[in-house]
Amino acid sequence: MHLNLSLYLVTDSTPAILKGRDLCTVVEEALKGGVTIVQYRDKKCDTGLMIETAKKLHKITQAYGVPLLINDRVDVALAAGVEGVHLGQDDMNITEAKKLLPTDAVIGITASSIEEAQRAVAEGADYLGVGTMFATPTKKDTKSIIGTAGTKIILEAIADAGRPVGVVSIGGINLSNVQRVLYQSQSAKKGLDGVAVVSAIIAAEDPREAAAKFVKRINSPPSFA
Ligand code: TZP
Ligand code: MG
Repeated sequence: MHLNLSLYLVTDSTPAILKGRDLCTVVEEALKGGVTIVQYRDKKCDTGLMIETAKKLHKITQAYGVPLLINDRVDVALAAGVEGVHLGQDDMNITEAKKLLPTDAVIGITASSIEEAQRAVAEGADYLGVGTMFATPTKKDTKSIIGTAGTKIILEAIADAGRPVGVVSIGGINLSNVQRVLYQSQSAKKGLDGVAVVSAIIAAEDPREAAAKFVKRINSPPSFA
């Protein structure tokens, strides 16, 4: 499957971000605004409810022709019949996930170092989520903040890894810094294929408008250059 990673929406159902709104409605608004791929991420939900929500989200993403991936949970992805999973370094490894998932399933991997990125490419990841780009209240682990400089080093390593693989940057990306993030990655041998965003879209008053503004900025020459 060709993946359009340019505006990658990661969901969050915590009250500070979703603000009591309905997740499916917010995701549909973001799809109307132009997000190109969706990851359902919920660290606190029980399995049954997560499968139910994944199935509801899948009906919506399918209507927009956009793939849906599940964070962490290969079992939920299988039960809901979605397009794939996004796995961190502490989740099931790619080899085991590939044994369980259909052959055409998408597997994305989080990488915060050259070693993690090289291993994920060697093991057959379809794309990498590289970060954390900037400190963010959405994920409070400060140990893996790599910034634009760290991201560029990982991009160089991926370019030399011998197999083309998509890369998105994640962490603290918003409408004010998205052009800088994309522009700065262009000087690496391999640039970013997109940006992954949680709060700048999910917590926005108007998620459709926020997504549409991202699309416009992603596709325009940087206004600061
Ligand atoms: N992984 C690294 S940072 C992050 C995840 C899931 C959260 C990013 O959230 P936001 O709101 O886009 O900064
Ligand atoms: Mg994880």
